[in-house]
Amino acid sequence: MAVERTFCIIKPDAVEKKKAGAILALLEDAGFSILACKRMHLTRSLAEGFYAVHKARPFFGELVEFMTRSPVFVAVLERENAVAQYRKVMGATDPAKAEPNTIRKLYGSNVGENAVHGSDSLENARIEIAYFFPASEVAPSTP
Ligand code: FUP
Repeated sequence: MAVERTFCIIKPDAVEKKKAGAILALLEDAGFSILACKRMHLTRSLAEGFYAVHKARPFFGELVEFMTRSPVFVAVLERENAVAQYRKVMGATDPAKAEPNTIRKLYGSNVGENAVHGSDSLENARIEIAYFFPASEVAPSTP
C-alpha cells in the first residue's frame, strides 16, 4: 500500500478544550508521522476559501464563524493509506454517529463543532496541504 499524505485541522472547539496535544498523540499512536504542524487564527477569507465547496450549503455562514472564532492547528500527516486511515481515526462527521475511540467521538460536540477536519481524497489532500503549507515547511519524513 502506498505512503500518502493527508491534511488535518484541529478545530477551534478542540483547541479551546486543550485537546490539540491529545489529538496529535492519538494520531502518532495510530501510525501517522506529523510532517508539519502550525497554530494559526484563520481569517475569514482563508476559511471561506478553504470551505468554498460548501458555499451554497445552509451551514456555510456558521461554519466560517466557528472556524474563525479562535486558533486552530493545521497539520500534514503521513503514513500508508493515510487518507482513508485518517478518515477512519477521525470518525463520522456527526460525533453522535462516530465509532467509539474515534477523535470525533472522543472530542467532538456536535456536527458543527466536531474537533477535526480531514481530507476526503488524495487529490483534495494535495490541494489542502498546498493551501496552508509552502513545500519548504513540509520536511520529508526521516527513516
Ligand atoms: P467531513 O468531511 O466529515 O468533515 O464532512 P463534510 O465535508 O460533509 O462537512 C464539512 C464540515 O461542514 C463539517 F466538518 C462541519 C460542517 N457541517 C455542518 O456544520 N453541518 C452539516 O450538516 C454538515 C457539515
